[in-house]
Amino acid sequence: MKQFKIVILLFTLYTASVKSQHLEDYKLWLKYGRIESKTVLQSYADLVSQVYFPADNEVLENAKNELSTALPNMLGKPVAFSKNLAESTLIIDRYDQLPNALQKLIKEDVDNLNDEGYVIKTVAYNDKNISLVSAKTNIGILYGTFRLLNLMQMNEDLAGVSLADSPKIDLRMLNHWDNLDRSIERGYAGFSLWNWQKLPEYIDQRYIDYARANASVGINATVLTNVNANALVLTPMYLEKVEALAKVFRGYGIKVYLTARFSAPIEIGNLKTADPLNEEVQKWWSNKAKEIYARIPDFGGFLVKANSEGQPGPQKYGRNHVDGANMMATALKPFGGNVIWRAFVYSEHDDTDRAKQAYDEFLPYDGKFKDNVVVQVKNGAIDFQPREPFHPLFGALKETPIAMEFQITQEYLGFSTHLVFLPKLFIEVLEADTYQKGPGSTVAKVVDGSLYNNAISAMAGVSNIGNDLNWTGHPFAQANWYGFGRLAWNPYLSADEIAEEWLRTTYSNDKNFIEPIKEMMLTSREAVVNYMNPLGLHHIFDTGHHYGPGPWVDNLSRPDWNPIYYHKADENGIGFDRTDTGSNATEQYAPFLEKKFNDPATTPEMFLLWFHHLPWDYKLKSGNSLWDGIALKYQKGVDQVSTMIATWENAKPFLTVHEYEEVKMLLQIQLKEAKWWRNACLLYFQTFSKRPLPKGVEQPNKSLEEYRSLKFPFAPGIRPQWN
Ligand code: GCW
Repeated sequence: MKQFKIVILLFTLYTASVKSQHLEDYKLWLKYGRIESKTVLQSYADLVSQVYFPADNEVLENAKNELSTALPNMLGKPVAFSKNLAESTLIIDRYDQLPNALQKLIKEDVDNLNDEGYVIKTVAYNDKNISLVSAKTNIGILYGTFRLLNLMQMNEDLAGVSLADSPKIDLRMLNHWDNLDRSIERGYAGFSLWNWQKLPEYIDQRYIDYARANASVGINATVLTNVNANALVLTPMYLEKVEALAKVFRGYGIKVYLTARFSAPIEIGNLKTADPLNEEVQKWWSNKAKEIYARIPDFGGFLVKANSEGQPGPQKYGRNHVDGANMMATALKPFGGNVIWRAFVYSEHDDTDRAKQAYDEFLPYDGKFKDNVVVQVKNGAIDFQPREPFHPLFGALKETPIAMEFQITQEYLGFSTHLVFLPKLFIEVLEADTYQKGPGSTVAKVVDGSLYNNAISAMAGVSNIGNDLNWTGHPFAQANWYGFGRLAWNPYLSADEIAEEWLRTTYSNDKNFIEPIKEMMLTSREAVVNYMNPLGLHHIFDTGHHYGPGPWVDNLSRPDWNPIYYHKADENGIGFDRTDTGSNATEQYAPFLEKKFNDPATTPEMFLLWFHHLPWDYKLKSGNSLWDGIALKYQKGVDQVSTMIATWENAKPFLTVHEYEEVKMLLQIQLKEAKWWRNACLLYFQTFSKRPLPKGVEQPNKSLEEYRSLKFPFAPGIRPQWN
């Protein structure tokens, strides 16, 4: 009996610990675990022996709360807050509040900050060393506090710290594709966080934790609703709920934006038209703006998808994107709001190469938008593929602020089951040179506004967040949220730095864990390109849901939704000719790049089949034929996933059972799906190439017919009407 009780007790303890391990995922990179190193612990204990942190408003209170929860967790004892600045060892206060003597010590650093920046510095003051976190604004203090805690989580030496940092991009925003029924278009981490039914009264703790996580990486704007918009969100019933969310987010420096359905004046305003040049329509939007700002004085503005994939827009009335955007901009202007107008347009009535259409349509509008309009452009000209060359509008639009739109949710990268570290993809695009103002005209400089001195700069990320316990479905997908935020703050960071920060704050500071796992993260993006879309292949995903391979799909209503449109495989070869002998999409790039991309010999092989249709026996740089090269890349992708699994298995001693098992199971699915991609694509392309698989490439274990017959009517993330 006694033994039985012990077993029960052990079992209860075990399940309790497994349960709480599970909850650890919820904390994201804000775990604030106990610091293990005795020396680090001692130095931090000295540093925070007395903390001076006056907080007389909500933002500062939030910062102070974060510190009050984090420090005891990390140090194992409560924080001693003091009202006496002179006796304190850590001083956190706005610059304008500091005594002159302290101001002098950081004046130069502070002068160089912008309004959201901060200084963290250890200085000699009153015969002792004290650490100072200061900023020009409350938000700067909040960001500085989060940064201090981040450094502590990474066990950084603070004795000699001297850090001054400001965001390089103004609008650092998440775009939620969340519907009012809480489904999420292209969402793979559960349902929407926004519980519209319980709002405005019920404030879920998740709203606060979401805001904390965003503020910790500097995200300062959120678009709550899907770009495929529902006008109802602009009605009083919903605006009251939006107001409640905005109130929570305000305390963390986050502004709320909404998607505005262009036909809203008809749908919820009883007007007969949504023509942007119609006075009543204009008045309707102005009144709507007034109504929103009465509730939410710091409302950010509207994000609009118009005349794209069936969404309403100004073209229905013979007007253009400028007319539409400027009409909304006029309505928002008196209140300081922005219009973010998307350039994701392509038409089924236009047989021009889809990759060319947005540039053709938007370039003539350069300089014609009002000054509170930002044009938001996806990173590539097609659609968030595992790899695309940068969108030619970057650098070409010279007098229009242009926002970068990245996709954090993995619509085309294995949903939330595949481990893919996206900052590698983001940085590849940001580092690309547009040559539009000579060499060095990188996309990052376009986006941060420095190349053309734009008045507003912006970066948006389509969110991968849902109500899954761990927020993002895959624990490593948290790193993509984190990494997006860090790059929106500073688009010049390296993937290595970001991965390292995230690993240290999420898992462990042990070098023996970090080095191999960081390597695994850094290769993961190339792996997915290899096993899905090697050598410039793109958009060969299965219909609608985009889950798994579908290179054979040829029956969709629009030609440019069919994979065969993109790979153009035939007996002679494979690839999309976008050179001057083909669609001539290359002419949309600066002359230096145009020339480079027009010749397969000078086109980087990662973009080869994006720009060229080449024979199966075309010789690659490796000496292999194109066919062999494609097959070997698919195999390599699969091998890379096997290596990722081995790496993870080796890391077991550093992980809890839960942490280890959850990623291991996911990696095994990833391996299975990587093989599925390899087999299905190679069997299909082989029907054209009529060549054997080269040595080293595994033979598929199913027939092409079996792969073609797979159907996934309930794959997540799809719009019901697209099924
Ligand atoms: O390619 C498409 C996605 C759609 C998305 C669209 C867009 C929100 O498959 O789900 O719609 O891009 O970015 O507007």
